[in-house]
Amino acid sequence: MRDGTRQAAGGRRHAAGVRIRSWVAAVVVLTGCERGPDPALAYAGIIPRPVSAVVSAGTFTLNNSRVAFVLPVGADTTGSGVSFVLAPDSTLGAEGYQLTVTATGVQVKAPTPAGLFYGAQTLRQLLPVAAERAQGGKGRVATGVIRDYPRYAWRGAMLDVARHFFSVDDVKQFIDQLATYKMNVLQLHLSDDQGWRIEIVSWPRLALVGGLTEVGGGEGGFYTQAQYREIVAYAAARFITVIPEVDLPGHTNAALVAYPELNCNGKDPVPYTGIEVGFSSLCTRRPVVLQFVRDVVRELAAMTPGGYIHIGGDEASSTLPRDYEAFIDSVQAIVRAQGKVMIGWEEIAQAPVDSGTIVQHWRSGGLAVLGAAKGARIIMSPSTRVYLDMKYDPATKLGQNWANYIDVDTAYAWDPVSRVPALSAEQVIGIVAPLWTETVATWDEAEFLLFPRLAAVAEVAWSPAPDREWEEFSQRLGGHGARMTAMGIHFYRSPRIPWPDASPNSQRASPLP
Ligand code: TNX
Repeated sequence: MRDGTRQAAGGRRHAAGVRIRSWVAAVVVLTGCERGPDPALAYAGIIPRPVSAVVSAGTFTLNNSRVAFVLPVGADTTGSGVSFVLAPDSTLGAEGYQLTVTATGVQVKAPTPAGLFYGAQTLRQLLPVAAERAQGGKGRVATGVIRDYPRYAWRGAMLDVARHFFSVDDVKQFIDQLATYKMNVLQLHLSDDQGWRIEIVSWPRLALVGGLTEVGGGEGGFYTQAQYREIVAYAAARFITVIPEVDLPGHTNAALVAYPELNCNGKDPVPYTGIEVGFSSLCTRRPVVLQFVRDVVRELAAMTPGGYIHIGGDEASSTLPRDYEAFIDSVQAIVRAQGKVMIGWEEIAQAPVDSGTIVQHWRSGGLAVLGAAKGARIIMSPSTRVYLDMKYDPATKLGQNWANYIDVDTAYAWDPVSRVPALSAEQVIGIVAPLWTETVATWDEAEFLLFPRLAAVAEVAWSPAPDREWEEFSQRLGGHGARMTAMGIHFYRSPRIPWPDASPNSQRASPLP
């Protein structure tokens, strides 16, 4: 380092961007050398980009970096050279932290356990890739100070376990990956036309019959309530809130197969394993349907320590508009009676929603604005930017393309506030990137669509908008590729990213299409 101390991020956007770019160039050069990368340069490799990072000239070597990987954070740091300190700091908010590395040790300080956890995630990324591979071992890090906190309190992904079912272990693996990128919300899309994935004791056929199918004719599956609670607890230990979503009143064919009395037309629906949408509806005016909703919401609420229940509400094109609106109004009251906040896709804005409800924007800016005008808070999931089931480009074998082709730059270079100009900054509470799984049957396939786009989305949700710049991010992400590999992630080697080991053939080095 030329001058010993450098500002890695912060107010002066362009100057900082230039410096980071030159660091990354240096990392790329040094990676090719025998002696390995200068650890001082690792500060430029953190994703999501921290609010501020100042590197100084020294280094500290952790004898056992395992402390950065274990739960609970700070459990036993004896002899590690790392201390975790809970201490008030009003400038760091509910999730911020300060990480200080001196010649004699590392200190992570935060006002909350969540902050300590995020500090540990940053420390992980400061360590050499070999430490990530070994989940411990020796690790040399540069001295310096990072102060960091998120832009948004709601930083999430949605996993559709209804179109294809994913095991508890798959979901736990996803939770670990989300945590690494400081995401704190996992929305689980637990029911759709093709399958019902959560045990409801008072309506047992939902899972036992509705859980038997999935897209393409596979065997499906469902989570028992005990398994679901296990997922919730696993997520909570990583400061992630699980939001259960059951899709109502459309997207309900699997429920209608299990209980035909929920259907209006007197017919017994047959199982569906295709990928069309919009053909099913609960018979919203029947008293038994509202009893069904009350029972499902009550059981979901009992499994949900978090404050939110998602009731879907999208694409109910087989429900009459007036029935839809009255139904959503009733469901809002039912969710509230369980002490929870209702979330629904943007279509619910047409119903009498209010400030106690959250609207999830995916396609129509007008509906997002309508919801906000009624007082609802808005989650941004714009399908043209963060639908991670969209193909990267026309050559991508997995995925769909009805909304867009979304390469990493498209997922990165947008702003949640200006996306719908009529919304104000305060109305937007954060981002959720959905992975719909019509075309995704295995966890490796899921990872291929999720990564590296999810890392880009995590940065949109966490890092200050003025500091984000695609060119700089693409360099940083390139340097981060070896770390994703060490984490065991099967990511797409987008040709838009300068992966340091890129040879003409390695662009398609993934075993996947
Ligand atoms: C639209 S987005 C849907 C889903 C599909 C997805 C496929 C939304 C609220 N509904 O039912 O899985 O497109 O991209």
